[in-house]
Amino acid sequence: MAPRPDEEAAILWSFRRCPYAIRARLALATAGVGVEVREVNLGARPPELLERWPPATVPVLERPDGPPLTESLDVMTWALEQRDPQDWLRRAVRGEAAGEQRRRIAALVAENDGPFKHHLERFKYANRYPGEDPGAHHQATLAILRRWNSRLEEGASGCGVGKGWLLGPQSCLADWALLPFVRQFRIADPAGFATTAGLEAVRAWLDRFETSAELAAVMAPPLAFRQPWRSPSWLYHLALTEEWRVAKAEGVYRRSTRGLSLEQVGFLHASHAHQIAATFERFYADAGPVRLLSLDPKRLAAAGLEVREEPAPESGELFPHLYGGPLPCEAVVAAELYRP
Ligand SMILES: N[C@@H](CCC(=O)N[C@@H](CS)C(=O)NCC(=O)O)C(=O)O
Repeated sequence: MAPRPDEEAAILWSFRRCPYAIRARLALATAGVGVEVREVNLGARPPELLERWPPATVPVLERPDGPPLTESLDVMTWALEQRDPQDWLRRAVRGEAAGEQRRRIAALVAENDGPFKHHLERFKYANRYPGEDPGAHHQATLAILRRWNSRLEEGASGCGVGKGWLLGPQSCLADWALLPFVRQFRIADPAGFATTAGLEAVRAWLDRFETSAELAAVMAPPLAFRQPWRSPSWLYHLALTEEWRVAKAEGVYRRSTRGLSLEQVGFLHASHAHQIAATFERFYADAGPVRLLSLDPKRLAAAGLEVREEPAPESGELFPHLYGGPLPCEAVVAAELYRP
């Protein structure tokens, strides 16, 4: 969702499939808070994010008027405190029930972010945890899911089997904060999730989430992108996939541009972030699969390469040109398949 033109936009650094980022986007969407979403390549985190939040985990919300929010739950609360049309925070509840409902929300989120996530991680990525028993972690996640199943059965009383939420007939913050992680569990163990007894209400709950307009909205533009945000601090070079494969084997890349070697031209062509699409259209649109190389100017300088801004002959538009030798692969921070 784009901010209004008169607003200074908050920036959400995000990762489309990350469950923490999904729940942050769910809250931003329901609150109708405009943000600029920047998809992060976790393998090549942009310097702009690292400067604001050195661990560079996602999501991070950069606000115009305060320090960045670096926990997904804080992003959810920040958004919902501005507008909470379905009362996910249960602030409209009055009397004793209010405190009790909020305590239950906090306890469910703590159980998800603590033990559930802990065990899920250890059976989903068992190879990262040698010496641990993935089967035991799997059983531990199932035990938690069965407890949530009982909650959902209780929540369904009054609205019908398979229709309840964790705290009753209306969804609350806990539902939207937990569901992206239950979705991860299903992805990790689809057969177990489909057949394990005692998870009937959890399955119905997740099915509703998977087919919901709420999830669809946060997995597509303008709240989610498949291509990473392009940092204006980096330089970019489009390379034919085969030529990049050769470069990786040799450790250096020797092409200037499509069809021309570094020796023929004398420098290596590159683009700034805002020039990539037009460069692709002009020279690579019919080239088959193309890689977009992201180049870190600090690493280029360390390798002895000089960047000169020089005009293109036909248009006079300035482009970065790299002088001083072939491009060492270490200066390439990301080499992704480019989809125009
Ligand atoms: N407690 C944080 C956790 C965020 C988190 O761990 N995000 C993952 C992506 S799903 C991440 O950034 N991992 C990269 C890393 O830890 O270096 C939150 O709730 O936002």
